[in-house]
Amino acid sequence: MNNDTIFALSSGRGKSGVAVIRIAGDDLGPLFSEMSGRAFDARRAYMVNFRDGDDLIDQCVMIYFAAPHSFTGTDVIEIQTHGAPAVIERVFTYLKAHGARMATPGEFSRRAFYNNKMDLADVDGLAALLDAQTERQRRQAIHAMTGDSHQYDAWRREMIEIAAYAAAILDYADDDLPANIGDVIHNKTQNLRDEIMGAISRYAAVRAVRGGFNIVLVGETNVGKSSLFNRILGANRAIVSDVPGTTRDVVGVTMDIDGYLVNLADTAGIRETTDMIEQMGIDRTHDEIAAADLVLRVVTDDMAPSPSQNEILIINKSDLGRGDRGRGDAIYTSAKTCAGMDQLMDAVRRRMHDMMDATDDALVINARTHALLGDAADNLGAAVAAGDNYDIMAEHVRRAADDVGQILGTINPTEVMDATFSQLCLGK
Ligand SMILES: Nc1nc2c(ncn2[C@@H]2O[C@H](COP(=O)(O)OP(=O)(O)O)[C@@H](O)[C@H]2O)c(=O)[nH]1
Ligand SMILES: [Mg+2]
Repeated sequence: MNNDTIFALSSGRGKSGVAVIRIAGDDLGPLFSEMSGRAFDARRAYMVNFRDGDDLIDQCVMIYFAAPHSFTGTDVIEIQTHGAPAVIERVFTYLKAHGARMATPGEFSRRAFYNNKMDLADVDGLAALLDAQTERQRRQAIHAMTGDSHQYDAWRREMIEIAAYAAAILDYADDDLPANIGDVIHNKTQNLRDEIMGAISRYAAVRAVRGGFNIVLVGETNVGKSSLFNRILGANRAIVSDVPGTTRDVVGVTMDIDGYLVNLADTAGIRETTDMIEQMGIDRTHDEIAAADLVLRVVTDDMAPSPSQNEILIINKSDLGRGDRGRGDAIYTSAKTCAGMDQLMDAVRRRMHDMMDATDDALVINARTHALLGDAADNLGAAVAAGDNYDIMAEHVRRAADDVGQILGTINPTEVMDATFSQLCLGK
């Protein structure tokens, strides 16, 4: 494998106090020597005057990591310069002149993978951590980065063991095998399948933590959706506020509620219309509803039908005093006076916590791992169904082990690898 020398800015772009530039390659000792102009040991931070001939590039901190004790498993140098764009550019120019090239996104991690420093589940976890904007995302991602591989590895080893016993039943006399081995491996296979199905069942919740819990406000025009949207937003921390559309379009905002990422969408009112633009808005409303984890259905009419499973029914404009009946299946609000807003937010929070609280230690499943876990569960199901046909059982359990092997990258096609590493940004 070709470990040519690559470099990238590992810290964020833009003006900052300190920038971290990472370099990876084979035998970077001579480069470190030249850049620092001094004798050095590995894994020690040196404050140096970084010169290119007469030009003092910057005063910076340099650290040399000798293979294999580095992020990539190759030699690595980290330079902490002042975070000015001009300094960073100057260091890049220097490095190019010394035969290094800019790394592609995820290239450091790719090297770490090939040098057995990370498996693909670790890369998924790292990608999730780098994306984390909220406390819950951080907790889920750090857990995934440090723990998911062990879980997959344990499953895979157990499968290989089961397959080996199943094959042994065919080859050895009963006396040479543990008692009831047939029942034992059947039970183990069934338990493994249950565990994997349990992990799969948390997919929607894991996705909601990672991508955001989708809440959408729907209802007819003029019931007060946009007013409620502003009230909800006003009471919470907006992370990014985007799409300042008209009420005909969907307006979305990203918030942090109790450490969870929440995508709140205001939508066009749903009604019959001949206006083409308005119709487009209404079509988008239907898309939002389809993707929603929670629908806030807003009405002003006390006689509205009961909410369905993923809805909260909001009867707004309670300040207008229409002699409401105090329905137990709805929340009465006034976007004007704020009456009922606390109750509404409590109800929203309850829904979020019910769905997502169990995900802190759940496997962080993404589309790739979800499909492979599904295959593994199917193969284990087929293994159980094989009954005392042990050669068939062994084959299905072996296939399940291969499915999990693909999750870890032990067995993998290159497209999968490319997709996994390209989630990462430059410098990782
Ligand atoms: N009295 C009263 N008026 C409200 C309330 N909420 C909204 N409105 C008014 O109702 C009208 C429509 O509100 P808007 O939020 O634009 O409704 P949307 O079409 O559903 O987005 C505006 O004039 C608001 O000021 C409320 O709780 N009480
Ligand atoms: Mg509106």
